[in-house]
Amino acid sequence: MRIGIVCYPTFGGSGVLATELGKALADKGHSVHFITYQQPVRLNIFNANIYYHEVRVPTYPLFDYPPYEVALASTMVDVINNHGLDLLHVHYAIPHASAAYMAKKIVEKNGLNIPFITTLHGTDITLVGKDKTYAPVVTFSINESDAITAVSKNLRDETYRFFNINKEIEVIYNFVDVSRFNKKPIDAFHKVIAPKGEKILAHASNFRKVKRVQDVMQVFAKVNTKTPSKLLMIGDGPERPTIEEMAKDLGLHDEVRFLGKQEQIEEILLVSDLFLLTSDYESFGLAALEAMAAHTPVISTNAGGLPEINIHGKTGFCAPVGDIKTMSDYALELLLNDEKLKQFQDHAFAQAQRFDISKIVPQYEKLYGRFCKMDCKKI
Ligand code: GMT
Repeated sequence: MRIGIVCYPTFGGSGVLATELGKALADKGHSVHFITYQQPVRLNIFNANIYYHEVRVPTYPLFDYPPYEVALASTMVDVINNHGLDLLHVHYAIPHASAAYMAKKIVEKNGLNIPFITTLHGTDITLVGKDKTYAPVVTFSINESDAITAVSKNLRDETYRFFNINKEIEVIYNFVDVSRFNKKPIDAFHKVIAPKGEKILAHASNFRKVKRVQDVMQVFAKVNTKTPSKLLMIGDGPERPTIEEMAKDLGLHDEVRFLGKQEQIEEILLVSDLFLLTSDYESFGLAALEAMAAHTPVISTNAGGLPEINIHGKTGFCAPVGDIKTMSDYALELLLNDEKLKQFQDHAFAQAQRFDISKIVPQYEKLYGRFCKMDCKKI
C-alpha cells in the first residue's frame, strides 16, 4: 500500500509512535510518505520505502500567524497526486484531521477517493481539543474521518464524553519494539551514574504541566531519605527550569541528573530500577511502556489509560494523582526488596511483550485493508 503519514515530528509520544509505525510498515514493503514540517526525530534510518515531504509555510508580512493547516493540506494534495497514495493516516487530530479532510475534498474534485484515518493520541482530545476555540472543528473532522482509532480505551471513552461523535472509535494500543529494549544493561554506564551501587529512578517526558514533574521530584526526595538513590530526568520542556531549582532547594543537586532529550533512551532505562510517571493525565503513557520493555517497573498515577498499561501490583503500582506519600511508599516497597523487585521486573517485561510491535502493526494493516481500493497495491 502507499500510505501517507502525518504527525508532529518532535519527541512527543504521538510523533514517536507515528514514526515507528511508518518505519515498521516500510520494513514490511509498504511505501510510506511522511508529511510534516520537519524530519521526524525517530526517522533516522535509510529505507528505500520511506519518503519524507516537508511542509513549507512561507511567511508574508500580512500574516501574524502563517497558515500551517493550508500549507499542510496543499502538501497532502501534492503527495496524493504525485505518489498515488492509497490512504492518509493522521496522528493527533489538531490540525491534521481537518487538513486531511480539506485534502480529501480537493482531490475528490478530480475523481479521487482518498480515505483518511485519524488516530487520537491524548491532549488533542483531553486538553487542547476540548477547548471551545477548537472543539467544533475537531468534532467535525473526527466525524468526517473514514476511520478513527484511539490509543487506549480510556481515550476512546473520553472522546465520546467530550465530543458528539457519531462513529465507532476503535482502540489500537500503542506499541514498542521490545527487541530494541531487551538488552543487557551497560555496566560501566551504571557505575558512572550510581558509583556506590545506589538505586536508579528515571522519568522521561516533555516536562509540560500535565506531567507534574514536581511530583516526580517529591517522590524521589522521600525515597532518597530511606535508600541511597539517584534520579535521571530525561527530556526537556517548559517545567525544566522550575524543577532544576526545586532539586537544588531540596538539597538533591548531586542526586538528580538532567539528561535532556535522548535518542538512545533504552540504554538509560536498562540501568534504571524504577520508572516514575506522575501525570495528571496520560491517554496511554508510551514512556512507561518503553520502561517496561527495558524490564523496569513503573510507579505511576492511575490517571487516564495508565492502569490499562501499568497493572497495579504486578508491573508496578498506580496511585491517585498528587499522592506523593503513596507513590514513594510503593517505590520503597520495591527498592527495598530485591526479590519483589525482580518479580515486578519480569511482569513488566511480560506486559511490554503484549504490546510488541509485531502484535500491533498488523492491526493497523488490517484497518488499512478495509479501505484499500481494488487496484491498491497490497504491499
Ligand atoms: O505526552 C505528551 O504530552 C505528548 C503527547 C503527544 O501527543 O505527543 O502524548 C500523548 O500521546 C502519546 C502517544 O500516543 C501517549 O503515550 C501519551 O500518553 C499522550 N499524552 C497525554 O495524554 C498527556
